[in-house]
Amino acid sequence: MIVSNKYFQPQQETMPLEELQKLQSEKLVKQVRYVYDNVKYYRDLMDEKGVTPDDIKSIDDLHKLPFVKKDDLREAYPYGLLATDLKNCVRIHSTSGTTGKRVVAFYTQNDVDMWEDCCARALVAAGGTPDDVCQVCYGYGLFTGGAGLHGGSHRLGSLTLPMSSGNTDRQIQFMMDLNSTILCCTPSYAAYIGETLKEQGYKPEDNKLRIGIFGAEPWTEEMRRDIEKNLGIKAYDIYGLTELSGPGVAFECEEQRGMHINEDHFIAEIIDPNTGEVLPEGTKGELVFTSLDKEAFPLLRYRTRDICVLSREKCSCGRTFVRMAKPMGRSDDMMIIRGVNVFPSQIEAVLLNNGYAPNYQIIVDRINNTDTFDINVEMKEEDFSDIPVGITNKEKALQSAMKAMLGINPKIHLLAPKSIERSEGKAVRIIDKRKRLGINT
Ligand code: DLL
Repeated sequence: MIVSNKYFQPQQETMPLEELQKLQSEKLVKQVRYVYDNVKYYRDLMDEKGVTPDDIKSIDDLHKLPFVKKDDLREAYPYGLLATDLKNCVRIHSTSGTTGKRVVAFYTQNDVDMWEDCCARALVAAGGTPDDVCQVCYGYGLFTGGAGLHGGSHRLGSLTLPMSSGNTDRQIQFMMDLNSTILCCTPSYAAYIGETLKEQGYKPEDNKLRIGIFGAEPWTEEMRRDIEKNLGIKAYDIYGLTELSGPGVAFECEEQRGMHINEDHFIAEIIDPNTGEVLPEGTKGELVFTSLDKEAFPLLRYRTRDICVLSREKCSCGRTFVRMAKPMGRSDDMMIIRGVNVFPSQIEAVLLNNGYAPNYQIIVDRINNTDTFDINVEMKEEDFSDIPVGITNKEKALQSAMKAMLGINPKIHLLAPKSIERSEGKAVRIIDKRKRLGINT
């Protein structure tokens, strides 16, 4: 029997697999036809591959469709993949972009409703109820974290505290004064809040928090235990990406052995990132998603670049949705630093635009649960003198240019020419010391 307060939408979340796959097939046929009829970019991709909507009769035909990559989304910027009239859209979100071109995702009201349902499912799976006070300290704005969990909390009927990120003293004051019971933020920010509470003399039992919904960046089981101990909560993982909607594409249930993918809205596949071949369940590879009922920004076989494993093993929570493991790294060079997606190409673009040669090294670490982000940059011979006059000002100027492009502040270190070791093969641009903590960067 289905206990309904365990699920936000029990009928969908516990649908028998056969029924679910039938639903997916019906929706896929419609979504492909809709995309083909409304988006020239997809029509061209499909024509190029020699596949028509008539070839897609069920989910078994999914592999016939072409892949879509982040580069396609950039190329089609801003309206090239929009599948409906702009007047039907009610929202835009965006990822951080490379070389100035962001990926923008559009939403109709139905798209927002579906997204918020997915986030409400995540909250309920973690034990959230309408009686909770849900403090949302993911960033609000173009980033989807704030809006997504905010919408999910509303939908559930919890009291929503739209804090956005930062201003930790104020976060703590509201948490204490307004008795927050659910905390939504990146795991590194949760850890930082935990440490600050400790520094301020609070014990875990002094707050009313009981649940944490943490995601948007890789984190480890050790970090989970640390956060749980410091905040006195149970911490749940949540996964998502802007292109598909935002947080809530997948979420953890009480069993916490992977995240259930909302399969009534998204089909997941695992492929070999080199050959594109579809891999069997349980094999590690790149996660690919197809949306099933999006109106404004549908995606067919979108390559996430996240390396992952799927499992259909029965879950004791009763949900039938497939589970994805925590992402185990990326098949591209994207880094996630303090929850923000950063590509080396963005850094290169800023260097070139500001008169530097692209000789640089990015050093990322996690110290006291907060990401550190340093960029070593070589100066050109003609700009360099042994007397470091004006270097600090130059570092500051480059730092602001980086902040404008990336959305976060790196520490810039201008170095003498030729001081960064040259490599004979691929340049080693990224030194990610977080790997020593077991973080899958
Ligand atoms: O990070 C959406 C989100 C917001 C998810 C809040 C969860 C909570 P993007 O900025 O587009 O969207 O970044 C998407 O972040 O492809 C993964 O590489 C990574 N990512 C997201 N969630 C997790 C997670 C949001 N739980 C990219 N664990 C994805 C590890 C994650 N990596």
